[in-house]
Order: sequence, then C-alpha cells, then structure tokens
Amino acid sequence: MGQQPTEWWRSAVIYQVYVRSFADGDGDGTGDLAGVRARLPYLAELGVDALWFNPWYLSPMKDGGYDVADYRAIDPAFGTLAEAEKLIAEARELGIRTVVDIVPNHVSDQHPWFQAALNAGPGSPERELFHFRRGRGKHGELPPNDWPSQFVGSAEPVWTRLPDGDWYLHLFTPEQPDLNWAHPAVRQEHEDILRFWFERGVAGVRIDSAALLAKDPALPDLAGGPHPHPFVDRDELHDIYRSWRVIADEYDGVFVGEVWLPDTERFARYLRPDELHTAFNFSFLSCPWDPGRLRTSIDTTLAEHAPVGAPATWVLCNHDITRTVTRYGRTDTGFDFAAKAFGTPTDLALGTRRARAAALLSLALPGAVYVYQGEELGLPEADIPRDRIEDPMHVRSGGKDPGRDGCRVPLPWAAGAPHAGFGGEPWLPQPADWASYAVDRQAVDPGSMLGLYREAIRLRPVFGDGPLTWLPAPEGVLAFARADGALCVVNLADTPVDLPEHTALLLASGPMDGVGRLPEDTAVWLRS
Ligand code: TEU
Repeated sequence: MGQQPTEWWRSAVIYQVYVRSFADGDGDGTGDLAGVRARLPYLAELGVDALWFNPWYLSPMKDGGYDVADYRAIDPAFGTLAEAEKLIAEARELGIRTVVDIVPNHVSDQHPWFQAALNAGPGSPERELFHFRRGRGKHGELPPNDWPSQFVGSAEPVWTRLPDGDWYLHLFTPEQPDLNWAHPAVRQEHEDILRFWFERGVAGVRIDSAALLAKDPALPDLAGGPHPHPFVDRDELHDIYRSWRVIADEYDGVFVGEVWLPDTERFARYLRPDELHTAFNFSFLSCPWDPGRLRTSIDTTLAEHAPVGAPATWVLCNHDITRTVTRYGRTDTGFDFAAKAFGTPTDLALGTRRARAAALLSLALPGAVYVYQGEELGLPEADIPRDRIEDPMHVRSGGKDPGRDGCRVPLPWAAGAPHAGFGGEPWLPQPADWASYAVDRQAVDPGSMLGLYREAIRLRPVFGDGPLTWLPAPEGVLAFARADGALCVVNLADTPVDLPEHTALLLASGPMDGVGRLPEDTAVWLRS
C-alpha cells in the first residue's frame, strides 16, 4: 500500500469534541453546535486537522448520547441538522474535517425499532432486530445466560425482563438494547446511516464498541466454553466492516474503530486494507508513565500496524478515561476501568509536568494523534459532588465507581466571565479553580499547556511521515530520530541527563536545568 499524499488521516491531529461540555451557545448550560461554531477559530488556531464529535443525535442522554434514538436528527439540546451541516461546511473552510460517531452495538430504548419491538410482543419479527429470549429457570425467571455487563463495577446482569416474560440483551445499560447484527435490516440501516453522514460532508466515522457487535446466535454461557468468545471480537465482524469500507471508499471517508483488545494480532485484523483505516491505541493510553513500558508499547504498536499498512494512533485520554494530568500524578499512572476509586491521591504538579512531556512524545510519533477537549488546557479530573454525577457507570455501580463525569466538565473559556465563559449554569459543576485554566489566560502565556500544544502542533510536520529509529540513551530515557534529523528525547529517569548533540532546540516541555541538561519528566524536540 503506497502512501498517497491525500491520506490526511495517516498523520492527522484529531480533536475530540464532547459537544455537551465544549461551549454553550444558547446559555442553557449544555454545550451545543452554536457553541462549537463560535469557537471554530480557536480550533483552527490550535492547528488541528479534524474534529471527532461524540454522538450528537437525538438521544434521551442515558449514556451521554451513546443511546441514539434517531441518527438522522440532531438532539434539540445541541441544535438542528441544518446547523450540523453548516458546522461541517464552516470547519471545512478552515481546513478542518469532521468525524462523526456511530454506535452500532445498540440503540436507545426510545428508538422506534425498540418501541415497535416492545409493542409487537414475544415471537414477533420486530423483536428479531434485537436479542429477545425466554429466561431460564422453572418460570423463566432467570436471565438467559451469564454474560457480564460491559460497565465495569456494575453488578448488573446484561438482561432485562419485560412484563410479557421475554428478556432482552443489553451489554451496557437497560436503556441501550443490543441490536441483532445477524439480521439483514440492521446491516442495511447502518449502511444507510453511513451514507447519510458521508453525503453531508463528513470525512470520517468513529465506530463505537466496534468489537462487540456480533454475537454467537446460540448466546451460550461464557462459562460454557471452550468456544470463541460469544460477543467479543467475533470473526463475523470483518465481513460487516468490509462492506462498510466499500461505502467509505465511495466518499473518501475514513474509519476509526474503538477496538479494545489485548491481543495485538487480533486487533490488527480490523486494520487490514479492506477494513478499518485506523483504530484507537488503547494499549498506549493505558500504559503507565514508565520508560520500559512506554517503549514496549510504542514498538508493539508499530510492529502490529506495519504488516497491514495502517497508521498507528496515539491517544492519552478521551471522554471515558481519567484526565491525563491527574493520572500521571498518581502512584499508579496506568489506566484501568476496574481500578477507578474515589479519593485516589494525586500530585497535580507532577502529573502536569509528565502530561506536557507526554504531549511532546505522542506528537512526535509516526501516525495520527487524538487530543481530547481540555487536554490542551491541562484540565485535571474534577471531583463531582456525588449527587450531581450523571454517568450510568457510577449510578449503576451503586455509587462505588466514580464514573466518567470527572473528565466531562464544561470547558473554561474566559477567566473573568460567569461559569468561566462556558455559557449558562453548566450541566456538571465546574471546580472552584476552573477559571485558572481558562483559554483566554493560557492563550497569552506561551509557557501554558495551550501554548505548548499550539507550538507542538505547528512544529509537528518536522517529524515527517517516515519511520522511527531509537537512539542510544541513558537508562530511563527515550530518544528517537525521525525524518530529516528531527529528534525527540523524553527523560523518565529520576535525574537530569545531557542532551544528545544537536544544532537546534525546537521545543521543550519545560526549562532545561541550570547547566543545560534535560530534567526528569521533561521532553524536548531537537534538530540533530
Ligand atoms: O465505550 C465502550 C467501552 O468503554 C467498553 O466497550 C469498554 O471496552 C469496556 O467497558 C471496558 O471493559 C463506548 C463509549 O466510548 C462510551 O462512552 C459508551 O458509554 C459506551 O461505548 C457505550 O456506548
């Protein structure tokens, strides 16, 4: 596969917009498309190539929009379809492409298909679009199988029983019934949805929970093996994505799959030339701030992508993950849903220092980079008062799991304005010191996190699109060269180290020490 100059997605910086919390244009406390449109100049100045929008469709918002009731309508809290079309066009004029989010594993329980299935009753063709089953036990009072909920921390079953006796499957919340991907109408509908959005000018589609759609039709117990996993990474998925690829190719569209799989060989199968273009790199995202682990993660990533010719992606956080500056300031700097707990101590100064270095590391690697809104401001994970947490992961865990709202707090735009310039009273409360992170403050301070991201994204093309070569470096230091003598050095040791020979210092995540050495938890870009 030769690399075409038009393949923008191979080295793009893609900014993730969680619309609900980005900017509130109409003052009702919920972010919206008007807010995004007003802030497009900010995104252009940041220098990003594309925006990925979390689901913006009509939704009861039982899971932040990942419960879609209608893919062809924008949720009224966010705006209208006409506004989305304007936004896509306006962004494109600024050189910014749009990526939308499709959630094929499930729909909202308010989706017309599920409502029809409820009304039609047991045994009806309407129910065949989902997974309805009779229960086990003498009176069908036990769930049809033993599958665990995908919302970690939840003790809930993945089946809900209706008054008519049928149970239906939902890997996530009961408000998110799983679709039956063995049904041709389900496939047809999603192909139509892809076309609907490609026709509106979107350049790409993120595929939610991309490895979970296909189910073993017998819905066997997990414990009943050995057999292929009944709902994770099933071979039938590849046929689905091959047919999607044909559609994407008609529009020059690209896919990014949300594929969480520990087996890198299985992961890479989704990235074969006739399937998905890219997938999120969760092994890098989950990796602790440790030189050996990071190097292994980078090497494994590059090695797994090479045979299929797909570019790697580099991700430090998203709307599901503890904010980077908070995570890197903890004793355990990795990420694991199951390990999330209230009150985990963190050293924010340390975490911020590392997050700055990690930004330069990830932006120097070959492939595409994702930046989650607020990451460029160095926002920490917020403590949300428990009675204000809306995330079902928290609520359904009986209050044990802190959930994901701490990384979804509305952005601070203007230090002196009410609600830090977000708009109306935010749907999630902002911490008291939120204004200190405001865009207007950071924009005039080249030493700020925003200043660093702007400069790094501007300079990033110096690394070119060629391979990466590791350089000899002291213990605990990652050093590599890319095209044209552009080097990146990251010091994860606990003492300062001498810089390798260079002709120019292009950018540093923090100051050198008094004698020009690279301090711990600091990264630098050099010209050799
Ligand atoms: O996340 C999917 C997701 O987090 C799981 O598939 C994950 O692999 C598992 O919980 C880990 O054990 C996506 C969205 O990003 C998230 O916001 C949604 O809540 C979820 O899908 C349901 O649509």
